[in-house]
Amino acid sequence: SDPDLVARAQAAKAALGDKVFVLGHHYQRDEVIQFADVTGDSFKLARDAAARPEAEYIVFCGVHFMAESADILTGPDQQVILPDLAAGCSMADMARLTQVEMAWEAMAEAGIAASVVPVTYMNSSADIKAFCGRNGGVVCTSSNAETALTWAFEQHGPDTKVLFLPDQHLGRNTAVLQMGYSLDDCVVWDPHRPHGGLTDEQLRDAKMILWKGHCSVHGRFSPEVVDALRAEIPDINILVHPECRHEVVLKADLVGSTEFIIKTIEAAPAGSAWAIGTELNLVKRLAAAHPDKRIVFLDKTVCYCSTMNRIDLPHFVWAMESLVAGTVVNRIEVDPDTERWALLALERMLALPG
Ligand code: CIZ
Ligand code: SF4
Repeated sequence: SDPDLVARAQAAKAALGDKVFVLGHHYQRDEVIQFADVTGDSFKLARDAAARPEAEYIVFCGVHFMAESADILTGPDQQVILPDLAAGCSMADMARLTQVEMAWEAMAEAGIAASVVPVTYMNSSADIKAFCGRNGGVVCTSSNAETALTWAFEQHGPDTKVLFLPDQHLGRNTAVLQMGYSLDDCVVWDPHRPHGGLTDEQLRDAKMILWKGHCSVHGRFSPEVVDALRAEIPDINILVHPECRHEVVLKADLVGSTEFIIKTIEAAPAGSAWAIGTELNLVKRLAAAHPDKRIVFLDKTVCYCSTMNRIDLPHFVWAMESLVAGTVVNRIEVDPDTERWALLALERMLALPG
């Protein structure tokens, strides 16, 4: 990266001292991650931010929904800054509040809304988390999805159904591979079709109503590349994130969150071979940090997460130098009503066992 910009970022960080806390998501660019005080997945980062009440400014190097979660979990005097407001998440954008409210109404008309518990993945906007809070639901992450779903299915006895937002793959993989539900127990609600593309009967028969959302990075890995890699490198271990398609996860050796992926690679013996199906910035960093292991990206045709990559060194320097000059740019602030209900859904998650 540009040495001049590196020096400017260092100077701004030194000038701000403890007033600023820089969070770096695992999928961020190296040029940005070098300035992070902590790295993590979205949930760990939100909790790390909450544990730093003395930091006036939280500079969140990640995407919009993560900065919202950090704002919800931090104190009212702490300001959360997203260096580029265009750093959204295509998955989170696939579930809009008005669409979810329409689906909820259709479920009420089908006579099932009273037994549906909405569960949203962390990768969703604050107003979707608030919808879950208002309607007896909960937030989950890729590490606690099974625990959250187990809790949800206990809410209304044996008739309970779950509306899982917004990632159909995490919902399906968790229900089918970890909890013993069948693919027939799952239906997909498509917000772009009338009545979700489902009949009332299909809604009534389903256990899991999966929102038709997916990650534009993880959703691109295919089962064919797994077969091709196994043919090429016979002793390869396939390690993927549960946002991958069901057919890919079925063919993998191990599946888990980014934190799980990192721990697995750290614990792997020297000389072992791994193909990793998650975001490319993280896979490259793992390969560089573990030269004694053979680490390849699961599919060379899959690209970086384009919105994660929007946070680059120029945007970071701009946000930091603005703070030095006394100007807060790109503040992410969730409105109080949304915050209250989203916090309830997050607190229900934090109260889950384990
Ligand atoms: O796919 C993502 O963006 C992930 C895994 C986010 C996170 O850290 O929860
Ligand atoms: Fe969203 Fe996927 Fe990018 Fe994560 S990797 S921010 S889920 S588009």
